Amino acid sequence: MQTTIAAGPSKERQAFYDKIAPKHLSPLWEALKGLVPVEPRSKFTPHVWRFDECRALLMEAGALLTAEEAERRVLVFENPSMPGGSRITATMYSGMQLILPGEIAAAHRHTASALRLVLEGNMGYTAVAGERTLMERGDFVITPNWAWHDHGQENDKPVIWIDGLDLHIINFFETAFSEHSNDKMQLQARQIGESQARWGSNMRPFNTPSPFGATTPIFNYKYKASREALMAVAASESIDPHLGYALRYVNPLDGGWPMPLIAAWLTHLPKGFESRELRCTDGQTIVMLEGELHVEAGDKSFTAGEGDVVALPSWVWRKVRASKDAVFFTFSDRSAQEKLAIYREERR
Ligand code: GTQ
Repeated sequence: MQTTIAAGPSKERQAFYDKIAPKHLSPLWEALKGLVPVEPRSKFTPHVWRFDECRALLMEAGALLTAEEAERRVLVFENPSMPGGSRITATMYSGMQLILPGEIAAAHRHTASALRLVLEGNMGYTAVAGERTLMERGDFVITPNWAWHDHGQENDKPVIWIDGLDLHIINFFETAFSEHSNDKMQLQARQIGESQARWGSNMRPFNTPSPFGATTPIFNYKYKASREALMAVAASESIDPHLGYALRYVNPLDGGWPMPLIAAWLTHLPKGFESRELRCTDGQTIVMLEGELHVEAGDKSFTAGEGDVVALPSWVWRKVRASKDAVFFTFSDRSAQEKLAIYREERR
């Protein structure tokens, strides 16, 4: 058997590389395998963040600074493979945000799109383009790109949710803009529930263009309704051996994902269900809403309970087992990948 020893370039070649470097040139043949790999090798690690631990630390942050000082008081989920990268997966930013009673996270807007998955609602609110929506546990709330938004809590309990933003994709394209409002809080230009009435009742107005372009005009997919639908489907359909019972959130105007770059869906796994193995190119973040999951992903395995947040990077084989009846929310960059025609998955 012949063994090959990975050696650096020969003296002559290295001399050539040194000669072309000042001309801002490099030899492709030294870099080709890394630039065009046979398959994705994610730099990121599967990981779980514990709700209880994160919540306690977030409350500590709440005593350290106000929402006004922080602008957004968030503990960012740092993938263990890239500390300081503000990434939960390769493309997604995620964190846990806290609003204390009486606080306002002031109005701003940016080219990144955001989602909130509410863990402790307590009737806090997010306002988008002049309309408030009340936040209850499990609600999936959307801030479309370039839409003004502020958050607040007028009751006497804290509000906690998971943020997911596509800002690394926006920054990759060098297309990030943002703006602060002169008003801390937006004027309430519309009644609570107006968007739901206008766009979310399997009807739509005549001749009114979508208010947020490629983003869904529904900005709160209420958990109560989503969960009811999921459970009704689960009661009447056979389970998908890889996905379990899953329903994707849709933009009612085109049937596509709710956001241009971010996909989201809701899954139910009955106690004892064990999925078959799957890998896919989107980087996924799971937020556990009910029950408990045992996750095996790559060379990692862990259990995730209520409120825990799980990162599953691209192209890592994974399977899950429900140790209790489970419901969980997933978001990923699949919406972007499908538009770019690069999404792939494999099942076994
Ligand atoms: O609530 O607008 O976690 O702008 C990061 C950036 C939340 C927000 C984040 C943001 C927001």
